[in-house]
Amino acid sequence: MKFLDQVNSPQDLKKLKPEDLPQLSEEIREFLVDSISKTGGHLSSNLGVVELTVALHYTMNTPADQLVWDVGHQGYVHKILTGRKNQFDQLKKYGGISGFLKRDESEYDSFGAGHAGTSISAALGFAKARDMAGDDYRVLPIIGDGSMTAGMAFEALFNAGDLNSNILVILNDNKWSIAPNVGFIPKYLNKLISSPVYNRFREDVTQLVGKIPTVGPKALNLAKKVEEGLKNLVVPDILFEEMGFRYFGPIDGHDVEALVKEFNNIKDLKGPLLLHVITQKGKGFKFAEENPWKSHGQVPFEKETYKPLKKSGAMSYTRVFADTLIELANKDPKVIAITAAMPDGTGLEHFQKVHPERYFDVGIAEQHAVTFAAGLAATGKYHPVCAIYSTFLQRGYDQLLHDVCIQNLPVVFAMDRGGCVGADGPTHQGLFDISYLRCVPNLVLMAPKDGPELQQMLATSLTINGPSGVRYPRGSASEDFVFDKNPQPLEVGKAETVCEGEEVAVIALGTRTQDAIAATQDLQQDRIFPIVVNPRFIKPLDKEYFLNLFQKVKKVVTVEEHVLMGGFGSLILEFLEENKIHDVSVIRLGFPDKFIEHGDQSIMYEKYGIDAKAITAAVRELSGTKVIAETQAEAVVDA
Ligand SMILES: Cc1ncc(C[n+]2csc(CCOP(=O)(O)OP(=O)(O)O)c2C)c(N)n1
Repeated sequence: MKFLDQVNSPQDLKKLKPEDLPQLSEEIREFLVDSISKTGGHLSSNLGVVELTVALHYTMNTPADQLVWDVGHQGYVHKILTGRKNQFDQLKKYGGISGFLKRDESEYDSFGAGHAGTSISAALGFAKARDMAGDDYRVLPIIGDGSMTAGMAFEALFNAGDLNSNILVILNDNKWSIAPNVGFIPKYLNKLISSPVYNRFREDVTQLVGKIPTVGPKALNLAKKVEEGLKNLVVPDILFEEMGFRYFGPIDGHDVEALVKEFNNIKDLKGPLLLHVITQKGKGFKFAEENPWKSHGQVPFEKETYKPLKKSGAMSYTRVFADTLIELANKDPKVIAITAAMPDGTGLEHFQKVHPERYFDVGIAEQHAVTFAAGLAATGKYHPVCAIYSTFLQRGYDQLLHDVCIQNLPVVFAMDRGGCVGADGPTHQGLFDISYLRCVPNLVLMAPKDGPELQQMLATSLTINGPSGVRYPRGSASEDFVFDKNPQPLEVGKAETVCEGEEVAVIALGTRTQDAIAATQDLQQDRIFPIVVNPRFIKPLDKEYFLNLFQKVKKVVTVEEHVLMGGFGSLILEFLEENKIHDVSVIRLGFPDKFIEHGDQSIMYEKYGIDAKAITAAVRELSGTKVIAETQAEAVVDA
């Protein structure tokens, strides 16, 4: 019988001997590859933390001890060891387990996440609460070297050193963010790893310190002093020590027995501690080892060949954005592209190949990315394009408002995943950007109905001498999309009539336009012919067009891939009120006031009523279709 078959909880795990753990780790790895090959998911990050997770649950007293995983995308092994192994066939599926950690999924999930860099702050909160309440448990944030590039992680480290609570930060260093890690952190960590004198010294000191609790506090203090003194001789600039942490490591994160020993040695030492663990992203699965970047967010694949099970269809919005930006930058030397650690997710990896000198990956640092763009724009020489997912731009909100928009600087925000993201769920939904952006003065805000319009909107954004934003969704642009190498700008603030009609108007934002067109086909049988409007611009709204429309049409459905509260439909209600138009009935379709769970986009569109069927029903409701249908039926009999 496999060890993994006997392990469903940390209590089961603790029944194994340390020498069983390598075998268990291999079995977990096999399970991960097998399972993710069917469902898709975060493959390489999880393969890298197998031994680390096993050792943590083996040596710590979970769930009383608090493991706080940064981002949470590397929490699959933790899920396997905490009773969720049998639910992996439903990973990230509607109704199934989440791809991240969630407090309401398990008592072992101390703190939910999805955005990077939060673990040390949250852990410090746990630690301080413990101290103040007189409780007794360990607190262990586990953070990757990529997430360590988030400024927030450093804010927390500075504060932790100051507060001096017992906390053990585990730094999982695999040299990769999603893409290769950038900036100071990887260089610095590399320096620590490659300091042989220091490594030898560390081994000695760790052994010494490991023996200390048995010989009493005086000896501990003495050893600590010796350690600090020697350390400064060997590696004079240990950053973490300067911040008030005791640094341990680097240690091989795939030697599970050594990890167990190390954790047992240091887990009850006092004050802020940091253990530097070296892991390999993708460890143990050849294809992922060779390709840790591309196997970060893995689609289902054939295990033997690593070929994706489904061929991708039409060109994605992401790729339309990237290729268009390349074309625009070919003609306009002012264009600069900026990503916050997402060269692949945003498509800018392609831009980098063509215009490396005008491409910047700043790390997981959205706040900095936005203000960096503001600085570039303030010189008057550049027109930066910040490509940041809608959800991650939430991090850069103050910078967008304070640094870019107040100063009316020409910065473009390319907001990918603007809408429902599907399998990643609540932490990643791009369902709030209209609400948080449409109240910001100076900003021009657009949403394309399809690929060609995304191209035109990007061209438009570069003609605007001030801030602008384009929100576009996850997924494929229209099937029959033909790439335009020379997209023409739109007139700013002009809406478009997509289908002529009468009596009812469907104002459909962005992707919803396609569903509104589909709804018109259904409605024809009821002899209802709605006007379909593509507003194109959320801000400025086309005042003249809408005043005209509301003179002709008194029944309106608005539909958007966004929360209703403060969204596009609300904007239309405000418009009616501001213009003293009181005779128009409006049905607004959009997401309700709750965090939207994970599951396929199409399921969510149906469940929350923003698909063609829901548009059809709303139009019917406004039109009093039943009456029309009855009249028709009679007419048929009469004939
Ligand atoms: C604020 C924020 N920006 C971007 C991302 C996208 N993202 C998810 S994981 C990741 C890389 C994390 O690297 P690391 O912490 O080293 O973890 P690894 O996957 O290498 O184990 C990034 C950029 C995010 N989750 N949060």
